[in-house]
Amino acid sequence: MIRKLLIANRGEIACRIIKTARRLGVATVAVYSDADADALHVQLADEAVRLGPAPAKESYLDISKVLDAATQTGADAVHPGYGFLSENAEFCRACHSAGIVFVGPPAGAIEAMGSKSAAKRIMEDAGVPLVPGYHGTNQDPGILEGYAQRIGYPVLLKAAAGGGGKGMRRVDRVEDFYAALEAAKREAQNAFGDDLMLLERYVVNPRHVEIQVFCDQKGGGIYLFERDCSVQRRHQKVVEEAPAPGMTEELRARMGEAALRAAQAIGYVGAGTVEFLLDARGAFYFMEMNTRLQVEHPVTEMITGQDLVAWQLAVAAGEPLPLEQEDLHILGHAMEVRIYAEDPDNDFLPATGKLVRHRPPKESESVRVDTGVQSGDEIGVHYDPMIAKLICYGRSRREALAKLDRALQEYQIAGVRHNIEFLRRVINHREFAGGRVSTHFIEDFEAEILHQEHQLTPQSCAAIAACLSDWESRDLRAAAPRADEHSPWHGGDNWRCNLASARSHNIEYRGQQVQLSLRHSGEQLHWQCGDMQGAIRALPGREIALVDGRRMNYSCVQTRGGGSVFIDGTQVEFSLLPPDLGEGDGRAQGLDAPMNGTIVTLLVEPGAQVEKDQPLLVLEAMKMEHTLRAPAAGTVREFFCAEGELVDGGSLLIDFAEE
Ligand code: MV4
Repeated sequence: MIRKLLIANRGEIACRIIKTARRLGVATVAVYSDADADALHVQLADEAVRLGPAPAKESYLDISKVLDAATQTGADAVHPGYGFLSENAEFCRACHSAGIVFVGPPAGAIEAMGSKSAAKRIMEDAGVPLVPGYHGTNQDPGILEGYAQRIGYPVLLKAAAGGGGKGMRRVDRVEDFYAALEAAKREAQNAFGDDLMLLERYVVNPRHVEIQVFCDQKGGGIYLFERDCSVQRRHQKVVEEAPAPGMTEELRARMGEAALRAAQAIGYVGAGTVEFLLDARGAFYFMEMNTRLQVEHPVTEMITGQDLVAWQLAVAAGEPLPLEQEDLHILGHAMEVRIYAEDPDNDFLPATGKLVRHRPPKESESVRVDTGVQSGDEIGVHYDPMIAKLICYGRSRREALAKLDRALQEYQIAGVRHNIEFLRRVINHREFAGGRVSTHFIEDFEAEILHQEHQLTPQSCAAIAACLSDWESRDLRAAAPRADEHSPWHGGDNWRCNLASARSHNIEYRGQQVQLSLRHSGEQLHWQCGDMQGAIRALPGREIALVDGRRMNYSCVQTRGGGSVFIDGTQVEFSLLPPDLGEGDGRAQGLDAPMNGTIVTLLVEPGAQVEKDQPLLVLEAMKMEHTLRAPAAGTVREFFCAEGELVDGGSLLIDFAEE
């Protein structure tokens, strides 16, 4: 029995683990960095220990600090969550040596999955299907090219040390083989310090289907069915669902049994995930095994009715698995999306800033929100910018999808850029909605999914007008003499004095500058913008407006330099510009690193004249490459960074002069 659990993580997963521990009567210890002193996971835990400064290397990744925290607080077990130290064999061993239970697999199982080629040998021996290919140690280019011929083109070169698509290269023709091999080796050497390559037949347009497995310390093992995580963008999962569309009982059983053979081949204990590529003909191939609880585990929980963290704690305490294979059944369908602080309009650059509003939809039997942030939190540069996971359940896939779309419409986030609109486009796309998911989906339909409506519509104007009117009433009330409660200023009914004349606001909406004029007449607020006009009646403080006679709920938030209005399932974001645009102010003068990272490439020379949105440099951070673009037409005067350099989030990278 575990009495006290230290959660060696942060954010939503730390909160999620704490919730189960609390339900089971297990005491919890949170750890935190300076950036997280007021974070939700710290508030939820029974006690909390400071690890160190914000950078993960000095806090969440520092093995001795985490262990000290466990020893000091008398924790008898450590849950590593995902990321950070979760797949670190050294940390796992250090816990054991300190007499602390590591809630996860044995160190040897983590290590066995460290190298792709070693893992493939183990899986081959265990009878787990592999993509036809070569994973030997002979790296002679001629020999490899011979294998490529035998496998048949197209082939895929993969770095043995790689993961997440890094050091991977598709080769379509023998003529390209040697050049591709050289490039892939160079990339692998730079990224992993190891250029051992393996060779596989290229599986065209595959799906990513993974099996959740669970093993206890007594040799028992079961699988909790599959998740389809095919919808990814640059190897980052976007939507996950269970069961996989089109899955048959027969294929599910074969994949489940193969996954269990994989787990048992490495002496696995605890929650694990075996990833497979699934081709169009229903053939499946082992990709890799994740030796941790995964981000997307909630979809499995929803369709099986189980709590996987509770299972992890039971197994870690030496108990047998809570259920047997025959006891497990799939009921209904679950879908998860990852809500990120990022800008889909700007190459998905991570967004930072104050989360002025975080108002998730109401949770229920069929709507689950896993999050680690609250309104007022700062989204910083040091960690993964995920705001929340939204998971919805339905009796059918269609129902789950409808609920997910509804919940996304209700979700209110203001202050930082986010991907909610992007997610809605993804899940409502005809191919996705029809269950035709594949790993190429986002790429194939990028134009449709990223398509942005830039036109200011009458509805958006009405929403902004309602918002500005709200603020005016609020400001007027604040300025009114407080003593007289009978004063018309306190009526909240838009009564105004000396405000009959039109006010004009200089608004920026999706890069466009427009004039929005407001004029009160009786209870009506007339607005006009260009050749559009309309009338609304806002009931201030009640978040209800009559827009051209139609009653609508709306809600506005004031953010830095502007506001956000949530109306009719959409968000209208705008900036309020000063009426007189003085020269100098508001002109782009430099570009900062959006987060900690490494400079990959500088794309222009100092002194270069560039167009608006022209790529200037590539920064790698959080396993992803981000392109920094010119904010306007202008001149790149100087770079304050070099290729290969580590830069801190927020540091000035480019001296830029707007034209
Ligand atoms: C493949 C493949 C096609 N054929 N292997 C990408 C990440 C790495 N874990 C495995 N990956 C792939 N391996 C063969 N032989 C296509 C991918 C792939 C992919 C796999 C899963 C999810 C998304 C993907 C996106 C692009 C490519």
